Amino acid sequence: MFSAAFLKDLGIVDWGYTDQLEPLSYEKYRTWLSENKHEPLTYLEGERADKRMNLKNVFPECESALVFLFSYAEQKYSLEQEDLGEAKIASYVTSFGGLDYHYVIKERLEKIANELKNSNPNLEVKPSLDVLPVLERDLALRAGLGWFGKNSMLIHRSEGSFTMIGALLLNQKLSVKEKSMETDHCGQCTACADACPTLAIDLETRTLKADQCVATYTIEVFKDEAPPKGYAQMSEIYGCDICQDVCPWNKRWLRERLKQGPLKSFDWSGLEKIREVFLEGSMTQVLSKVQAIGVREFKRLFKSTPMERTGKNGLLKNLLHKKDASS
Ligand code: B12
Ligand code: SF4
Ligand code: SF4
Repeated sequence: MFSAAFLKDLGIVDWGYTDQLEPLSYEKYRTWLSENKHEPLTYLEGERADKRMNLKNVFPECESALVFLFSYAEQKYSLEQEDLGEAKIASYVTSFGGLDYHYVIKERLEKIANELKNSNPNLEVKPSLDVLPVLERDLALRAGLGWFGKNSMLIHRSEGSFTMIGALLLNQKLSVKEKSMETDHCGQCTACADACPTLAIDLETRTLKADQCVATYTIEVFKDEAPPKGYAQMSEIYGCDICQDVCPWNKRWLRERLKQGPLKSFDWSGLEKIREVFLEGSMTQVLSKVQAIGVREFKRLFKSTPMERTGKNGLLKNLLHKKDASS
C-alpha cells in the first residue's frame, strides 16, 4: 500500500490497520481514573473519558484507522554520543529538528492522507496525534504494532518504544490485511519500575501514578507545586526517558543498529538555542541562563518548540526544585 521509500522519508518504521473502533483496555482506563491515578491530569476525565470509548465519538463517520509509528530512536542515540551538560531533556524534544513533534508529524500525516485521497477521492480522513480523546496506545495495540510494557509504553518488537504514535481515522474500511495482535514480551523483567526514581510505575496494572511521574511534573504542571519525591536529585528538567532507557527492547534496537556501523552524528540545525540554554554547563548554570531571559524573549526564542508549552516560568519551576538550585 505504501512504498518503503515513502515510509522511510516520513520516518515511519511500521504501520498497521484496524477496524476495531473500541479500545480493548477501556475498562482499565476507567479503573485508573476511578482510583485517581491520573491526577493532576484532569483533561483525561469526564466527557473526554467517555469519548475514548469509541472512535465514532471523535469522528462519527469512522469505520477504521491506519496507525503509524514515527521512530526517533536514531536521533536519540546519536545525541547521546555528544558531550553535553548536566541537565537532561526528553529525547522527543530534540528529535524533530527543534520543532514540536505535533507540527512535524501532523504534516507527515497530511501527506499520507493526500496520497490516499488521490487514489480514493471519497475517503474522508481525520488525523489523531496526541490531543484527541483517543487511547492511542490501545489503537496501536489493535493495529498489531506492539504491546503495553510495564512502563505503559507501546513497545514494538524490533523498534522499541522511542516512537510517537500517529493515526488516520477513516470513513471507510480498507482492504488491508490486519496484523495479528502482539503478545506480551516483558516476561519477568521489572527494570523500568526498578529504575524509576520517583516510584511512579504500578507494575500490577502497567499504568503510572501520574502525579509521581517526572514527565507530568515537568511538562504538565505549570504552578509552583512540590515535585515528586526523588525529583530534586535527578538531571531531568523537561520530560523523562529513564523507564525507556533501561528497557531491554530499546537496548536491543541499539545493538542491532550498531552492527550496521556507527550511528550518524547528531544534526543540531534548529536546535542551537536549546543546546546553548539547556544542554551546556551545570544545572546551576542552566538555571542562571533561564533566569536571565525575559518571559517575552523566552517565548520568542522557543516558539514552536516543545518548551513553548511550559514557557519560562514552567522551566524555572522545574529548575528551582533541583537540589543545588540555591547554591
Ligand atoms: C496523558 C499522557 C501522558 C501522561 C500519562 C502517561 C500514562 N502512562 O498514562 C504523562 C504526562 C505522564 C505522559 C508521559 C509520557 N508520554 Co504521554 N501521553 C499521554 C496521552 C495524551 C494520553 C495517555 C493516556 O490515555 N493515559 C491513560 C493510561 C491509563 O492509558 P495508557 O497509557 O494507554 O495505558 C493503558 C495500558 O496500561 C493498558 N493496559 C495495561 N495492561 C494491559 C494489558 C492488556 C492485555 C491490555 C490490552 C491493556 C493493558 O490499559 C491502559 C488504558 O488504555 C497520550 C496520547 C493519547 N491521546 O493517547 C500520550 C502518549 C501516551 N505519550 C507519549 C509519550 C512519548 C510520552 C513520554 C515518553 C514523554 C517523555 N519522554 O517524557 C512519557 C512516558 C511516560 C510513560 N512511561 O508513560 C506517546 C507514547 C508513544 C508510545 N510508543 O507508547 C503518546 C501515545 C503520544 C503519541 N501520540 O505518541 N503522557
Ligand atoms: S517517565 Fe520517568 S518518572 Fe515517569 S514513570 Fe518513567 S522513569 Fe518514572
Ligand atoms: S523494562 Fe522490562 S518490564 Fe519494563 S517495559 Fe521494558 S521489558 Fe517490560
